Amino acid sequence: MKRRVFLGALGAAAVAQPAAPRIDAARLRRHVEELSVFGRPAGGTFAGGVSRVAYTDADLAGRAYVRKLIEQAGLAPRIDAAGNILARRAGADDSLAPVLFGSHIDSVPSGGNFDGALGTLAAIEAVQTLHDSGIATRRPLEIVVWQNEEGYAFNNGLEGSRAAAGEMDPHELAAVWNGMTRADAIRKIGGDPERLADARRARGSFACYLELHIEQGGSLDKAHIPIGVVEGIVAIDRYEVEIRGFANHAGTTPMPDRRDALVAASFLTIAVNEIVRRDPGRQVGTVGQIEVSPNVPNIVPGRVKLVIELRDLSSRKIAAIGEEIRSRALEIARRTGTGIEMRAAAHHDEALADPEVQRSIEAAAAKLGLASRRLPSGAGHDAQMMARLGPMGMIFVPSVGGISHSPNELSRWEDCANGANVLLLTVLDRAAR
Ligand code: HGY
Ligand code: MN
Ligand code: MN
Repeated sequence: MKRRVFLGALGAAAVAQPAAPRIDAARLRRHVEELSVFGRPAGGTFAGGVSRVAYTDADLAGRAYVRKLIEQAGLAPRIDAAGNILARRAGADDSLAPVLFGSHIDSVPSGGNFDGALGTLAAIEAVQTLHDSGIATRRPLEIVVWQNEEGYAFNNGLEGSRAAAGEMDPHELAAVWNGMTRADAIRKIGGDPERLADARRARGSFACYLELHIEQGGSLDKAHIPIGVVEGIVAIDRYEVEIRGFANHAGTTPMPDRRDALVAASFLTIAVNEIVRRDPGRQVGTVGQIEVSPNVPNIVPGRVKLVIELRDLSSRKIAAIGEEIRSRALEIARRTGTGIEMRAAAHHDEALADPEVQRSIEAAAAKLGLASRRLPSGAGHDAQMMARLGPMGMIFVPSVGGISHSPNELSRWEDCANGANVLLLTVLDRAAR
């Protein structure tokens, strides 16, 4: 089929333009439903969500599935040294930096069907649509499926995009999770940890990065607005805390003599909530993971491990909150006769979206007759790593009831299709410049 070069999707073109293409909504829905099979609980249904944790067999199967879809869209997927899946579509002027777009397919345990999956499959759907319509773009296009965005594995996150941004240090390859080192995990998904540096992208190696994602919060759904234009992505700090008390008989140890690690952990969890809520603002703090040992009803808990996560659009603000929590932990340790160690485990800087890319997204929504609203992202995304290397933009679609990281995560199919069309028109616009 002769390819027609697309000179711009949004402005009035100097020359007659082929009609702006539209994605195939039924095909996109089918692909979201098919991908959700990988990691579905035994005997479950679509409504039961997924557990497609990075580096598990479900993740491997999901990655094989999306690679097949990328091939059907006429591209040749490759896996970079960090384990990310990439595929390039040549442009009329192939010497230009590509428009890079995609998302992730790994999920949290007991997660939803749309987080990451929608953006990944919409990116593939956009390329499939251009392939089917024989449309060429001035710039090359590159789609990407980032590995281990969620960071349930190795308790960090944005792993593939961190490596691309040059922010994964080789010493991190020795970290162990679930009985394997990070190097083993990267090998398992087809990467090559010995050549990790090859996955690094230079500043300017793409014209812009775009990601379609569900909002994961409730503001678009509440306002009945179909498209969100992300202004910025929050900074995230994670701390691993270990509390050491003294395990002893729960019947014979008088209360005043106890050094109960779980009581100390409970005081600390309340302290996190109090400190984060005290001052006005959009900061959030969570103790979402806790492990008690020996975790036996008739033994006073001797040790607790927990993770504190803080988020806000200001790194400085969450750093100050972290320090206040640290000093409160020392006071709790004294009061409970325990030892509390709080170790910084991960930090991701906040990232601002590019104003011009935001305008492209808004123009794409307007061309489709869709209302849009600018908003921050309370969720972290690979886009915040790509913002280190070039202009970034994110498109949100509503999450029903603001629910995410849950089997009840849901976005309406019409909103998914709208988001994918806004992605397609924005890609075409940026690729024509
Ligand atoms: O945790 C997050 O914010 C994202 O969904 N990974
Ligand atoms: Mn996500
Ligand atoms: Mn997520």
